[in-house]
Amino acid sequence: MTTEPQKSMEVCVIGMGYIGLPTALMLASHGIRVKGVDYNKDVVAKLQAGHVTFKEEGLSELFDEAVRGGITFHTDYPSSGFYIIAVPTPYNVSDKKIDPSFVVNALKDVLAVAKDEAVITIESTISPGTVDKYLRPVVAASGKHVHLAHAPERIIPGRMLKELRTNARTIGADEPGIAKLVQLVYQSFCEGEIVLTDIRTAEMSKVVENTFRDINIAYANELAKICRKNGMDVYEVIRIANKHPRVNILQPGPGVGGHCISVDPWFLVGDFPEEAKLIRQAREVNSHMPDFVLQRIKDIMKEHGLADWSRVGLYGLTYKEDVDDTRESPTLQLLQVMKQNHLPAPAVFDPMVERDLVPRQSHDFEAFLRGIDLMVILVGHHHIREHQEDLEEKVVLDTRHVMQSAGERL
Ligand code: SAJ
Repeated sequence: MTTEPQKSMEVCVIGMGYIGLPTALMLASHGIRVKGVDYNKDVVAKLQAGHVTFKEEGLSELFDEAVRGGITFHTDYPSSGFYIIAVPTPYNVSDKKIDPSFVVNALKDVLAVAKDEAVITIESTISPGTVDKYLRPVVAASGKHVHLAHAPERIIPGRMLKELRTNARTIGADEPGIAKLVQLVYQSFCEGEIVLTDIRTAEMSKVVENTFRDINIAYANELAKICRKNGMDVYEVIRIANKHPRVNILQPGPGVGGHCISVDPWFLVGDFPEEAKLIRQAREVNSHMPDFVLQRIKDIMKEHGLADWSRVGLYGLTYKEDVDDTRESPTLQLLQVMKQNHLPAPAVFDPMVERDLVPRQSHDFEAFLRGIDLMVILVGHHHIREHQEDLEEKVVLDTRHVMQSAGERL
């Protein structure tokens, strides 16, 4: 639904990262006047030069459309009446609580230039209570009269643009009028239901969604361990169990990566250590999967009479298939565990990762294959699904269940 009032609207999107950039492009290609802002000069220079900063299906085409729609990119914060803040929200490794510093700093910079009565919408995932605890005091101290809102993103890398259009959204605000205004902006491109609520409920529901997925994956990972001990095929067990109309178990894997599912449940554990027992347990099951993978590598090497660790190859560096995002990836976690165990660095290859990220990283698949006896598939990129016949001579540990032949599995 694109209507005239939205077309006259101007929106500043703060943070040109994985969420901010596609959101800004989507708004700009649907008639909104958009300014994309990032304090990273390199990112802004790249965007100004007409290049997107990461790989995502359809992103380059959307970028061109947004440029035609008049989007501009800046390192300075422009004065505006409507902002969307999409900056990272990491957690503090020691106490597991949110590190709100990026959001707080972005908010301070926005407040310095925002027009009176501006609407400042936080899209970053934040732990329940962040607005009350960290953001309202910043607004109060600024002396400005603005309206805070929370519109947590829900899109999944790999299907971002489709999901931006079709997913239902949540908007939390203090007053219905402000919620409606934020809704109007998102309605320019969002065809899904938009649920209006208060800010605390919006904060909580977002974190709860990702925690649900983390717990479900932990269940699948625990089942993988049980089935291995019991000599059973976990994938077949899950496939059959999922035929039940009310059962939907996810897939086991080498761990949970990305900047969302492996982070957000910690917010609840950090703030509710007494209550969040199951959530903590699930997080621990998932974060220990790289140890389990290492044990599998050791067992398989023994079984196949392999002793040369320098001829072990890890396939995949990203946190999941067909994206180039390596944040918190299970492969990086596994490399860390191997290092802690004083094992030699393995060979590593990922067709999606062009930059040099880790030692012994190869950019040539054939050379990578020549240098290894055991390949550990850690990411199920399309590439490996299409190159299965190249692995016939290798011992393969397939942690993603992508190979058709029955090799070694989790
Ligand atoms: N994974 C498994 N088994 C599965 C599914 C996933 O091991 O069956 C692993 C993946 O390989 C990956 C990790 O979990 O390492 C997370 O990947 P994902 O595809 O489950 O999710 P994300 O992190 O890419 O995106 C999630 C999504 N949240 C939910 O599905 C509830 C997305 O909708 C959110 O927008 C995103 O987090 C976010 O930004 O919060």
